[in-house]
Amino acid sequence: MLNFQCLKFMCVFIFTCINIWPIIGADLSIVINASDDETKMPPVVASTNTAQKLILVESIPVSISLPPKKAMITGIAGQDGAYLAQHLLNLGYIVIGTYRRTSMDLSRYFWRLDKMGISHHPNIIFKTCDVSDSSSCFNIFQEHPDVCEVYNLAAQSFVKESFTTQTSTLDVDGKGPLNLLEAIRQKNKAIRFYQASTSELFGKVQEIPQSETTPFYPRSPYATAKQYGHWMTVLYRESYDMYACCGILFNHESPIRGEEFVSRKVAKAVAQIKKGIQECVELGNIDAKRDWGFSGDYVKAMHLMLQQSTPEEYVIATGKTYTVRYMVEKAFARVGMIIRWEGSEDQERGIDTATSKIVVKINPKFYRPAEVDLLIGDASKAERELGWKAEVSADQLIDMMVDAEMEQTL
Ligand code: NAP
Ligand code: F7E
Repeated sequence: MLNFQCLKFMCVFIFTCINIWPIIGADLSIVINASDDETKMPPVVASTNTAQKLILVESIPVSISLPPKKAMITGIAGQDGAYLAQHLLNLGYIVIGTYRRTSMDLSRYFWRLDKMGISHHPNIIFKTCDVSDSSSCFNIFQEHPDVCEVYNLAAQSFVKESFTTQTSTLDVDGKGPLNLLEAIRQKNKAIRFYQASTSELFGKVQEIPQSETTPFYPRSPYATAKQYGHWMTVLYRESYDMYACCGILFNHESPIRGEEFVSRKVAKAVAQIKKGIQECVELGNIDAKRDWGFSGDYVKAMHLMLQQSTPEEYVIATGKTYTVRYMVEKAFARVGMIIRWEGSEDQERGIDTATSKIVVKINPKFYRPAEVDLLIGDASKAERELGWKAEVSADQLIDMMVDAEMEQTL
């Protein structure tokens, strides 16, 4: 009887190790020799498949200690880098956060991580890596060949800027993912790779709403560079049997969004106008429509995409679209100001109905050579297969951003 129990335990143990090994991405010998530190248990419960395998672990009277999973985030100092780092740290990961060298004081450069209270987290290791430089990408995997997951968020991400920095945008947003994929292929093909693709790929939209099967029609140097990175990711998956996939994320914002993007620009201006620090905000095309969600929600989808049994592309969106004009009205309304519009095109003005002061002006310098007029995503595949759904609505997001600016503005 004892021998039978023993044999049963051994079989279950070996079966479990074999099954969880590809998911945790760890070397089998490491699993067996793992330390006793239970607090560093990696976050393997993500997909239904994984959860089922863990039930097996729970049904035997022993606990297997696993080493923490290591993930690399390129562009960790950016908006999504900060939210994703926080999410992965909460899940028990060790995070290798890469950034490109800067002459700026690092304590200022990592302001987003500071705000989130994670810049000194013991499980973050910061490393320099310029993704546009292939040797830089090789070196980082030479140093950290044992990462399980790589999230490539590094990019020149401002669409308007890409019209004047076409070549460097291509180097970072197009060649960057290629440099990382090639380094992974040569150093450790088992590493799972996430590429930050974008709804900008849909550009002059060929279908409403846009889903994973909607054809691309990029409308900026940013989007064309991202399209190269997107297809390189698919190509490496199909050619070299790598776990590489792209998240096609629609606009997502937060109080730590870069100030050049319209959501943060509007939120900040509204707070300053309300407090009498600024008179008016100048904007470009206020009739453009976007599907705006919250970055904190969207980074969870990135993580889920790397926990599946097969790598695939997913659209991540709220499924609702609003004009920039609506965003402006809603942001002012949050601080009790009602806007009336007068004039048309470049001469259009937003007027505060209470004071009759002009608080919004149109300035053609913010127009783009080619515009993306309408984006609205269909994220039903993500909901079905990842169990992901946007939690924060555009209205809640605008309120959150205006409130944060009201608190910050002196
Ligand atoms: P972000 O705030 O602009 O962050 C991008 C990060 O990439 C920055 O920290 C930037 O560092 C870094 N970077 C730039 N060039 C680099 C290089 N050569 N090597 C290494 N790092 C470099 O962008 P985000 O909003 O977090 O977006 C994250 C990713 O998702 C980007 O790839 C973006 O294109 C994509 N995306 C964003 C959205 C969105 O709505 N937020 C939607 C779809 C896709 P510096 O500060 O030094 O420039
Ligand atoms: O513009 C219009 C502008 O710069 C949104 C990036 O994260 O999302 C982002 O790209 C809309 C555009 O974001 C101003 O013309 C009007 O139609 O906030 P944005 P974006 O270009 O949509 C995608 C998914 C990404 O992948 C990108 O990396 O707002 N707009 N007036 C303005 N935009 C800005 N920035 N400033 C204005 O004054």
